[in-house]
Amino acid sequence: MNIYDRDYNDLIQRLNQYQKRMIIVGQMNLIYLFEKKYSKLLYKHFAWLTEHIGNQTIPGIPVKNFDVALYAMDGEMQEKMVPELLITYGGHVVSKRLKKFLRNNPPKEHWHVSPDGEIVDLYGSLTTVIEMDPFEFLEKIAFLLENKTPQYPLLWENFCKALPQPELPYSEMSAIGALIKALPEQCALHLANSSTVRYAQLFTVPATVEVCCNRGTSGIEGSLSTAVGYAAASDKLNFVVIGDLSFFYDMNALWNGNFGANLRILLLNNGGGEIFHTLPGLEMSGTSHKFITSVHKTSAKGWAEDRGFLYQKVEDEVQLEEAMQLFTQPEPMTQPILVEVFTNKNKDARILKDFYHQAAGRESAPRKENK
Ligand SMILES: Cc1ncc(C[n+]2csc(CCOP(=O)(O)OP(=O)(O)O)c2C)c(N)n1
Repeated sequence: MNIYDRDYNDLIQRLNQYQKRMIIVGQMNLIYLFEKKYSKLLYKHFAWLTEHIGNQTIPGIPVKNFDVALYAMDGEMQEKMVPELLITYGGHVVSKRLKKFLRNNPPKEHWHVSPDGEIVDLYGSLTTVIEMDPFEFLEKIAFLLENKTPQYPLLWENFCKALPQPELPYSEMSAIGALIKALPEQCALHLANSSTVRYAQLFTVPATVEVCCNRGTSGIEGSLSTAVGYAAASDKLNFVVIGDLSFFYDMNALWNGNFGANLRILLLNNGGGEIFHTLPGLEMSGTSHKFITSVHKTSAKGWAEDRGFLYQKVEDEVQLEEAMQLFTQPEPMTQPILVEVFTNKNKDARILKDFYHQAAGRESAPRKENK
């Protein structure tokens, strides 16, 4: 189906026959303001799911903590939450749990709306490609939807609303949370692959914050370069959250002399890619520490100061709180800032698991996290 098709009847008939309709929005770097008349008509008909990298592209308030929610649901609940019709637009989706959920429980129909008509079958159930601007599509169907309100979107909303907000001890995740809670209203937040873009999802990001991510194919390379380049052409403050391997992989991005004082980097240094220790099925032996986790004891202090950054080291909760005050202050500074947060990788992994288990109402942590 494409923009030139004028007859929507068949599509709308199919759409109206389903009670369980879900829309998932992938990565989109924009803010689209739906007119109220459309939002009112569209919102109640669908369970709307998106991640921070979807920015503001939904006519209403989306469900964003679905990754934790899916973990917390038992099999019976999950079954109730399966959509009959799935509509998607936008690019990347980060949550592996959502992909697994939909691949294991395929909807009856999956329609993907994209301006170029590209075929991407992320969930293995694609039935229809609608070659059209997604916002134009939504505004076209808004007046054609049946007026009765389905219960299904409320199922998702209520389940997800009841889940706890994370209150985490000092860790990579709590550092991201501390930053997100203190972000100035107007700024850009760059999330590097791969833990940071996942952990940021645990916290509520203000709608005014522009979220950027060089998602690529989840590569750890190039995220710093991309953010530095973006910040150089931006009037806003640009915050970059990045892991240690990603930072050192791409540290030459700071050799470039064109960055300004609007660049603020939160470097999460846990001495390696310890995330691999939480992967199921990957047993860590002595050699895998060297070749997979790439354990190291490098600090960015020398390089950051050489490149003109104001450098701050953080090793505990009190220092984190102090550092965040200067790091997030909205007034322009004369220097860019780099805050390096040192955490213990084993504790980080433990704290993350405990949070998921607590959200699911379980006491112990028998399952391994999926990357
Ligand atoms: C170019 C590239 N090389 C290797 C990988 C595999 N990889 C995925 S995550 C990761 C470790 C990332 O470590 P770090 O940046 O410290 O962040 P963490 O996720 O551990 O917090 C690696 C090497 C990748 N994604 N991209």
